[in-house]
Amino acid sequence: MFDGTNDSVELANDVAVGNTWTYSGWVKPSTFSSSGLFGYLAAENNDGGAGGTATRHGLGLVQSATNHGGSGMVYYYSQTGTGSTQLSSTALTANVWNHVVVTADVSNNQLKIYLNGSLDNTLTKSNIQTVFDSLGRYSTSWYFEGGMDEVGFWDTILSATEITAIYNSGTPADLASDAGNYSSSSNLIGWWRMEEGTGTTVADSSSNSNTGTLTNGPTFSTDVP
Ligand SMILES: [Ca+2]
Ligand SMILES: [Ca+2]
Repeated sequence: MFDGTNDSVELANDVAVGNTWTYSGWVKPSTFSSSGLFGYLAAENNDGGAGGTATRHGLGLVQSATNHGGSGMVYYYSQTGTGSTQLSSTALTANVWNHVVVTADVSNNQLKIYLNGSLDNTLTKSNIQTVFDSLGRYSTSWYFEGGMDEVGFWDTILSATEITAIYNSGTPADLASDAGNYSSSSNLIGWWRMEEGTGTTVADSSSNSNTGTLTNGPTFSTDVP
């Protein structure tokens, strides 16, 4: 659980997603009530946490504001170019687990977002970036409030049928093994299952061993999707 104040997971190394990438995560936002809260699901902060010189960017979630379509909407922010743009057309639901997948085709300036296994929206956006280094925050001002589980990154664009497969009717799938319509396990470059239950790190269950460090007190919960 992330408190929305200063909790994050800092990754040991930048996740180099490259010019085609997919993010997947299960998120359970707390009630959209904290005034002016913009949470971040994943971001590149370029603040020394994991090194690198990439431009800052992130997948944001409006948790209490009218910006970008209002509370529950996912947006994409890039420090370079036009800043924040609403990405989802449908709001996430507070206090339930939502499956969020974002695919990026950087060369063609295209983002797609899938909610609970189905395509929700396609967005044309320039200056899409290609690395990530933290979960749950952007910079030192914007923090996600709620639950997060089973975060994965791929260095390829998952197809719509693959995304339906990993949604798996609402039960997180094994991202490291191909099954059914899912055939991109070899492109999995980060997968934080958050199964530890105790301690201050979360293991990367992909082959990259990119351990995440719980920073400023995120807690484990038995409430999982
Ligand atoms: Ca970085
Ligand atoms: Ca988990």
